Amino acid sequence: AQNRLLIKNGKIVNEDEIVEEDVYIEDGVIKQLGRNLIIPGGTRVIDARGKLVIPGGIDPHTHFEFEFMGTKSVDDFYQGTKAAVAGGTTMIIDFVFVKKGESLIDAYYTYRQKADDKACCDYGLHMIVSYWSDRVREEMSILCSEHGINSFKMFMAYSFMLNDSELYKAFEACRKLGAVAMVHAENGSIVSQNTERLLAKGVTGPEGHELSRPEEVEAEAVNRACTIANQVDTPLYVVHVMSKSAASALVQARERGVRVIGETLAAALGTDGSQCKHPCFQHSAAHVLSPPLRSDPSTPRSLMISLAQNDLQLTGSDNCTFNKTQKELGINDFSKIPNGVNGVEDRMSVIWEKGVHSGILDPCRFVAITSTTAAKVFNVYPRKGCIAVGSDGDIVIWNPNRTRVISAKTHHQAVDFNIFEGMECHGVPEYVVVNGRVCVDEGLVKVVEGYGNFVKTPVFPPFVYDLENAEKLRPSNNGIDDLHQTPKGEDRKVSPT
Ligand code: DUC
Ligand code: ZN
Ligand code: ZN
Ligand code: ZN
Repeated sequence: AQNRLLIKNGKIVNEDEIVEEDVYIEDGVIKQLGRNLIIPGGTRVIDARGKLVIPGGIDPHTHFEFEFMGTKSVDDFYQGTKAAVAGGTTMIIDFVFVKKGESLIDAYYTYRQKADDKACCDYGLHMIVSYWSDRVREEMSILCSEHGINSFKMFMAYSFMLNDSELYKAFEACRKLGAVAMVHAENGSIVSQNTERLLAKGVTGPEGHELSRPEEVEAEAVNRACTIANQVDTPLYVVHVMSKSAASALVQARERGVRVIGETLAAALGTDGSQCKHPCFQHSAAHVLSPPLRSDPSTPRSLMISLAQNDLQLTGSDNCTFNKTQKELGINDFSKIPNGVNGVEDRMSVIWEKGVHSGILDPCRFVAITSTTAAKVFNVYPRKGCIAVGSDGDIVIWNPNRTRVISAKTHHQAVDFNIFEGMECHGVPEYVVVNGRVCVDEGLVKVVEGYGNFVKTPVFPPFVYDLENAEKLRPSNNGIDDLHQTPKGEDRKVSPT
């Protein structure tokens, strides 16, 4: 029957080991692992001989239907999640944009409405904190306790950036709630000054984008965010680490005891800033995102090595796609080019190609940085992010011996450009199983609109100061021990409130 599936003869790759076992899934959940399983008649069998059976990818960073820079990103929750599944990603976490002054809870409901009937795979939500007030603090608490939100992103650039005092308060609120504080790290004030100066000099094309936001402007913000997080003793998640300078700022912060996670992007691993100097505006503008792709050509490989060494911990796509006509909003002024690139579909393939196929990552590390670590950080592990009895049936049968060539002509995204155009990738997701349903079947995409569920991401037990009663309480399922563990000089306790 449709709700039973046996994946036979494959090699299961989890972040910690590779085993030769079959997987039996029933009603969306993994029920048995092993060889020679006894299973009911009528079960569909897929032969995975010679292939890898890996946990579905988790993309912790997408912006579907994102209203931004005077326009709206074109991949919505249907086409975005369809593309995700086509590429081997079975869960995404999108960012709820909150306009200045708007209620966070209203914005949350708006996103649930946009997504619930469209998502083809499970999804979670992060909130963007775009301004600060006491009401924001209260709403953060309600979102955590009642709505399954456990992560808040603050921007240090753009018109909705927070200043250092506001970051301090927002990070502190996250610490008290047991939520994950996330940050877009670029010094927005320097970016504005540089932009004015460049435009005044007549530098108006896409090549001005990186000039206005150089590496040290990213690294400075990374360092400052780490410092602020350390002052309030909260773990920090830095989204889209795009440069060698920013990656080393993270490493240095960690050396002085800051607990910080670094995410990098498929875009940063698969292409580079030389594309923004292409003579054709449509081509160069299509590669504009912030922080920028770097013109130092050693960047992609260096970031991949950082992932291998655990200097960076995981990957997302930052999928925020604009068509060529939308990018033309910035034809006379690079600072008006809507920022964002594709990646939700191709992230797994690009990272396999540049990471595993090129010999920098082993398959277990691939699984960690594309799936498991995201599940742990956002507290949905081991339901997601691993192949284990009791976990959701989110599985990819990955054929490392086949290749495909990435192209906008064949991708499943709404956007009319692909920054990885022409890249040949070893490693093809031949079958993608989403909650037990075969949604990519021998390479054919067979998703169902609205099939995906909203997944609540529970907070970690919050930190409270309790110096007298120094008993240590460990949260369950807390894989990311070194980050969410007892903070320095105090113990982690469930808040008595
Ligand atoms: N950067 C982008 O390039 N797009 C969306 C938001 C962001 O921070
Ligand atoms: Zn960002
Ligand atoms: Zn071109
Ligand atoms: Zn983003």
